[in-house]
Amino acid sequence: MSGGLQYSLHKKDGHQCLKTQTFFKTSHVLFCDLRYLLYDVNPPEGFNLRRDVYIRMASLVKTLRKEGDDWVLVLPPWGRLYHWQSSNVHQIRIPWGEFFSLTSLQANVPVIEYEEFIAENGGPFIDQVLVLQNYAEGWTDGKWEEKVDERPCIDKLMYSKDKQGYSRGWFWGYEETRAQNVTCISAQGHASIMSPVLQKNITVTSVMLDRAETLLHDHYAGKDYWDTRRSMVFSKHLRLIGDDFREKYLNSTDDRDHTIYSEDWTRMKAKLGSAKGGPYLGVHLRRKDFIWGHREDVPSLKGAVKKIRSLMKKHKLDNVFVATDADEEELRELRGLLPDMVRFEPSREDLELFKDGGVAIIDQWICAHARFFIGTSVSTFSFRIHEEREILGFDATATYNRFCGDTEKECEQPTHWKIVF
Ligand SMILES: Nc1nc2c(ncn2[C@@H]2O[C@H](COP(=O)(O)OP(=O)(O)O)[C@@H](O)[C@H]2O)c(=O)[nH]1
Ligand SMILES: [Mg+2]
Repeated sequence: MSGGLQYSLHKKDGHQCLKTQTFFKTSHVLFCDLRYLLYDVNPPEGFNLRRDVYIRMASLVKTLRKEGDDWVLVLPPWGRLYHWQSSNVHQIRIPWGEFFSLTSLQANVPVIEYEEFIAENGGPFIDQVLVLQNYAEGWTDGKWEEKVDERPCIDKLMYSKDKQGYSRGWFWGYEETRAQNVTCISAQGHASIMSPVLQKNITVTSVMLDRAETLLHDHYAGKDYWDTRRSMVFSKHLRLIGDDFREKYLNSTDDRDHTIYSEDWTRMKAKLGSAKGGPYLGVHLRRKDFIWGHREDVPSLKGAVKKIRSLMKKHKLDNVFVATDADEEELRELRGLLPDMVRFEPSREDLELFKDGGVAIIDQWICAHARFFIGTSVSTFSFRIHEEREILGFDATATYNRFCGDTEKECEQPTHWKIVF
């Protein structure tokens, strides 16, 4: 083979260096300009906001690939989440493949699991960590503008130098991982404002954006947003458990309910209003930190049950499925008020298998298939159910509903975000 301009055919794990036009051919080894984008999110953030941050990072990687090198997104392992409190369950270093279909994610943007990154990279080293932060001075003259600048770190760094001069910190529970360099960057704007920084100012191979939630969506609810969201197909084993449960306890099947699902998300184009849903009311009742602050937009259990009963009557539904993070005491009270409610309660073995994250996904999947759904105000857990129902083709009136607080005056209902195909 002669040298010169070529398209590389290097293909590995779904990502490829198709865009690299020059490469060196030495004996039989092909090199191409693969670069890795890693990221992490503020530790207290939960599973469903993290899913949202993934969309922002996927968008950034698409921009990076359009404008330059062959960037690959490295999926941050799941673990040590505040809400995952089931004891004696291994809930750290969980690969994305346990919760999502990797082939589906890869049909949207090149992604790899962290352990694959370690293997490809030749070790647990990250060249550069950029800790994102706001501007110390806030918005100058009250005017908001997009900008990004290297700045001194505002908060105390969550990384410290070891004896060899490497930076150690929280790398998803991978204790051996270390960074060569950690700096802070003030950023204000959408995810793709990082593109020039990552292409021009930085030339190293692997870059991690910490506190990635600092960056905003490039285009919330636009085509690119929805492409990525649609590619976030839950793992098959979790969907199957949810489907079995629907059939067994809620008399719900895809055929009857017009919720046929395509494994291939690029072909999943259900018409708005085509889904009927199973003969049950789906409820997401968020408790814990949502009630501790005595928020006025979150109902008491009594208030919630009153609403549930009235919806069941209105929509002529005899069954109600309840997804909730209520503690034992509240659950007991809820069972007293609503003895006929159906809940997904995993056995110990199932919990060990699916983990808290998988159980939450099964809850979301079952809520997503209900004839009518009501969720909790500004819960990202509820928002992700809205999106799932939008993908399945439910009418907006059956989806964008939330409980009102007992004394809430203006109880604004959630916004309908239509899919852009
Ligand atoms: N299984 C289950 N877990 C829930 C439910 N509601 C909340 N959780 C847990 O609590 C977490 C809530 O955090 P997050 O995902 O950030 O959603 P948000 O805080 O409601 O916006 C979830 O990720 C779950 O781990 C529920 O209905 N079922
Ligand atoms: Mg949360």
